[in-house]
Amino acid sequence: MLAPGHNACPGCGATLIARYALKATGPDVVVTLPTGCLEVTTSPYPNSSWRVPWIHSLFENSAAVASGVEAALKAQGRDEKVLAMGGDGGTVDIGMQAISGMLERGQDVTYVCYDNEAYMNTGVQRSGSTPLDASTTTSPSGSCSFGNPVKKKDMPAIVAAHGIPYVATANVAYPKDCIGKMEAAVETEGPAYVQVLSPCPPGWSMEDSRMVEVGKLAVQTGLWVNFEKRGDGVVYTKVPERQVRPVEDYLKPQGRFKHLFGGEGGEEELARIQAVADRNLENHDIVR
Ligand SMILES: Cc1ncc(C[n+]2csc(CCOP(=O)(O)OP(=O)(O)O)c2C)c(N)n1
Ligand SMILES: [Mg+2]
Repeated sequence: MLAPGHNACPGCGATLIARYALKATGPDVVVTLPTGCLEVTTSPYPNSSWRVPWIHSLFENSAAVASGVEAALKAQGRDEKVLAMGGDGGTVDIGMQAISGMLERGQDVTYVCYDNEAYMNTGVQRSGSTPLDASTTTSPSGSCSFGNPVKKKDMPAIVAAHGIPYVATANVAYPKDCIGKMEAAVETEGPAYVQVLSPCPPGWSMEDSRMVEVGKLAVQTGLWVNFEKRGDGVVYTKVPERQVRPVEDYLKPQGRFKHLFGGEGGEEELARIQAVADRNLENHDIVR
């Protein structure tokens, strides 16, 4: 349902996530997608890789457009699924009020955020989803900065606070888990949200062949937490102790964290990041 021939980079997480999502919805779906890398690479005018009905929204309103589509289908007595997608910028920053409204209204839409942790399409600017200390073009590391000065925004917790029936996080490197959660989201009546970590080789300055490996390391170090929340019950994917790795293993292959190694003050920053990971691994009651 996502045809080859698009111009996404080798090792792009986002295009895989789109394929997973379409596997979960099947062909009877209408997709909305805001401006961002996934949209730009899969729909260079006059071509499109989307073999399902697909609408390009503005950067900020994928959820609002999906809301309209859902209402129109309902009014016509039709039962196609509605899949809203968005990058992290389009979801956790500029799209926040559109998505919040959609969740409040209880609309039957599956929202999938592919989280590559920055505004990649416009040249790697920081987003609310950028992790602590990552160097981006608007949070550059240098003599007076260790990169992004604040922690990653916990969007899944914000979404969960709306009391919707289904919220999950997943990782492109674990396809079975990811597709399973997307299927559960699609089956859910009412709003469902899945946020998927989407490593970005050029944006993270890493080798494209290491995309899956780095995605797994995010989980094994505790810097990405996979969970599934249905109603009030939350199930976390616990990382087996033998698989737990120090955060350096995840950070080192990525140029966006290169300034943390070897320079003055780097050790302290690494300790701060390790503390975030330790909290994630031990204290799983952040999302209610
Ligand atoms: C209102 C508005 N502001 C800014 C832009 C420029 N713009 C297009 S895509 C983009 C960043 C997209 O980031 P994200 O949603 O994370 O998707 P990614 O490119 O990382 O896949 C920006 C800033 C725009 N199209 N519209
Ligand atoms: Mg992004």
